[in-house]
Amino acid sequence: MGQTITEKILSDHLADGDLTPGEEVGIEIDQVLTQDTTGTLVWLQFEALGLDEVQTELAAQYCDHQTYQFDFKNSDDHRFLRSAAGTFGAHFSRPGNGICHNVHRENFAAPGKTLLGSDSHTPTPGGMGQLAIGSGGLDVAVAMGGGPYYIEMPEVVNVRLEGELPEWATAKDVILELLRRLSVKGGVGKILEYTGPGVENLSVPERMTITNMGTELGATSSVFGTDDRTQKYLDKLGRGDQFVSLAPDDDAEYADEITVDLGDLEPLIAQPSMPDNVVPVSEATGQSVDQVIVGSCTNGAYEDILPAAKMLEGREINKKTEMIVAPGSKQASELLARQGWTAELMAAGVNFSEATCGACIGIGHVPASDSVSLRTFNRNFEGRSGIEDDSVYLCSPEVAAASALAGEIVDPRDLAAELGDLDAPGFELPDEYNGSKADLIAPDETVDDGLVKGPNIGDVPLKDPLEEHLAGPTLLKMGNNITTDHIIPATQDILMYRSNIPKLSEFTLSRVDEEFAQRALDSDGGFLVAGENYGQGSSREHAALCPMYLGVEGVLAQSFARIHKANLFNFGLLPLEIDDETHDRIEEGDDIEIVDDVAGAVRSGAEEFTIRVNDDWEATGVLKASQREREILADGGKLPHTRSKQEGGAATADD
Ligand code: MIC
Ligand code: SF4
Repeated sequence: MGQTITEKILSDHLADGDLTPGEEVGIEIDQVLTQDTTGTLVWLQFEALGLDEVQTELAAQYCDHQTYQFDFKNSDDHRFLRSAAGTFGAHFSRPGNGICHNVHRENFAAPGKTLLGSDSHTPTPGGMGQLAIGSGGLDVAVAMGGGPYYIEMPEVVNVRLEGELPEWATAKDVILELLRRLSVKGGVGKILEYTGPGVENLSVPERMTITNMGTELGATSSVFGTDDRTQKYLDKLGRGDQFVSLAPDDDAEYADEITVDLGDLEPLIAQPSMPDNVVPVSEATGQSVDQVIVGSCTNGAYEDILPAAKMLEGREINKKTEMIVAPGSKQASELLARQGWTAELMAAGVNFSEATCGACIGIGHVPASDSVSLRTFNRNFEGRSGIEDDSVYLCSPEVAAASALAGEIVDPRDLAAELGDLDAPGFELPDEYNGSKADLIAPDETVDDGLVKGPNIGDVPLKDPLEEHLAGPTLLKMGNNITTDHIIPATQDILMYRSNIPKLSEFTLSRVDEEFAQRALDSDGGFLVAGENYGQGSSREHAALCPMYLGVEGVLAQSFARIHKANLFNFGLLPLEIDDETHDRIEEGDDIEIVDDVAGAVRSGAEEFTIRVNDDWEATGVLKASQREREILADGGKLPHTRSKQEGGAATADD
């Protein structure tokens, strides 16, 4: 039987298991990436595992989320990361050099290779044929130590693209259309593989906008094959020799097929406050706009900013609107500056930011109260911009620039008709991506003599093995689509404690209930109850580690987001699936008991667990886990599990 692109890459990297959907598969990892807000734990755990040298072909440490360094704690994190990269053998990208996904694709991403990253948008270079997956930091640490990465083999879905994008429709509209159709849960357990005649009509950067935001569908990854355009893109990056040809076999079998006719697309917009709340821009026009931001890892490339700059050249943005351009990388900034586009943007009234995640997680450019912000980003979860009750819309750079000119949400086609001289901008790739590499420090250029840990950098707390008897109160009851931004927000006041778990834990679920952390600490154990898609969004393992630190023993949810569920296993928290009725019936404060020998049942493969509520009624919780995950869970998490294996004389970072 023929193979899909995914199956081809995975067959080349198979370390354990086979490619049967739903079964666990171990994958050899060629490259890893990590960033500043997840990276400190990655290296602390790498150290705690007793590992001393990166074993993958390549590892890269980026500093991108908090590059303004408002607090010494941020700078200490960056200094520690530089010293860890140098000590253990990773490339280091200085703060301000750009967002991990952008800098990685410019410098290291390669077709046919596997990439694991402690950031949920790691799938970005899927647009150039790399199989890239986001995970928690501990999984990255283990992969860096040479261990395979385990996932449940996803279903591979064929997203067949036909036709060509009409003027003013963009790659962003392709992924917004998929979000409109499939929702933020539509990709869970799936890898989306883009095929069909429409693919050749998309440039590689456009493909990467689509693969980047496949994360918002909950997909494990998204991938395109390679073609002449991939070869030319790599040539321009100066890495043409890394091209490999990748296409599905003619008789490849997919679990499902979705067809998108690019020719039918029009400018779309995600309304507040979920990326799947998508409508045609024409349905949102007239909404006054206070702030416009073009940037982020989704639409912060040179090829994203150029169309906006062309549209603004010789014009001025509306007086009631502020506009910021935040490039995804310094290379993009440098190219735009050398070509004079930065000056055009500035003359139009735009503020030009350093290359950073920043505003995407509420660090800088926080919207005013009761205001509307229009962004080219990938997420608009409520409060993520840095203010509760925010009103953030997501769109393409073209819609953003048109709306900045109009001072309100506008369909760029209408604005073009009104102005008469506004052409659909399009873009060309530069002759070569020749930005400076001054901000990249290779492992053999290390400038530190060993690890440098500031006072805010603590140890990673460990959990005891799972107990036989689990009981405690329902500490918090939540609804559907709780994001990791709810569990551990990423705003500046909180982000600076990413390396200090006792302090960070104080903010756990504070966006849902300010009293939660204290209540959890005061109680001797307890449970979280949630609806569908619990833990969607970020890869941050802190969203499992902090509840664990506060004594939470398990999460009862209708369903879990993939990375978060893996993080719960990694930190020894029992994730049980419950049905609708059980979710409706359990109240906050209810006493929960997981009946019988929990640790024993977990190890022996039991799937159904009896949940006794208030000693009054019973329901069933389902544990969907591989034997490997069960052992990790029962040992109290991956760190204690791996250590116990090491003590028992087993392999090092093998799982
Ligand atoms: C995000 O977009 O939410 C983040 C901030 O990049 C996170 C990583 C983190 O929490 O540090 C992600 O996407 O994984
Ligand atoms: Fe940074 Fe935002 Fe991309 Fe996350 S989604 S990596 S915060 S730009």
